Amino acid sequence: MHDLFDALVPPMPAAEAMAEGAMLLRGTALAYETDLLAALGDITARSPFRHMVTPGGFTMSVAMTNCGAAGWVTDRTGYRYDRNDPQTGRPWPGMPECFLALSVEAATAAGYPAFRPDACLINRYEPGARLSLHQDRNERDFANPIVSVSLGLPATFQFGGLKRTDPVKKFALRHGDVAIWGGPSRLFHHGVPELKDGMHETVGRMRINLTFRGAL
Ligand code: MD3
Ligand code: FE
Repeated sequence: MHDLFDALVPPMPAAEAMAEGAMLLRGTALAYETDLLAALGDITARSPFRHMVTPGGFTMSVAMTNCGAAGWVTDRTGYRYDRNDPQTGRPWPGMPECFLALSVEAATAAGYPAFRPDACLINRYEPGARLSLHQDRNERDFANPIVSVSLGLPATFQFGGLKRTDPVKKFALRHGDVAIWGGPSRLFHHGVPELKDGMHETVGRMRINLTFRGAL
């Protein structure tokens, strides 16, 4: 019976190209799900999610924490990578083995076998949370790609170009998807519109995004 359906239903593509240098790997994180969620619990027990304030004085709707040698932070003085969590005064929790393994596997599949992240920014979207169109440019070396892992509720991802006014493409990012941005797309504008309400079986009423960076 299975042979019949296998012959009729085309397989999901292993990798979609979103732009030059940008790849979307559907479901690659699913094999790591249990380990990722356990490690996430350990990280947030030590460096809890918090709503940071932008230099312009706005409180972000996305809650954030970090792990690794450095973490991305924003406050009234600006954006930066910091070796310590400003809320605890302690170093960020270390990068769990499963985070490293997944991000290196995905980067290798996308053509960046030398990528070794030293920072992972962890974003938590609750229904209504959004991230407006921006570029990621606080990292030292833009030759490193950024690897992102989506968990929990699905989101629309907006992906533009080098200019803020370039037309945007939209992609659905679902539980287990991994995306890699490098090369020409590394400095493209991107954002996430308001998360729709819903309930995910293992993650709950939220979306978690792990973004792996070579920051230092
Ligand atoms: C494309 N996060 O943390 S992940 C971010 O879903 C961020 O939480 C979004 O944008 C999220 O900065 C999008 C995907 C992402 C991350 C970095 C990129 C896409 C990118 C850098 C360049 C181009
Ligand atoms: Fe970003």
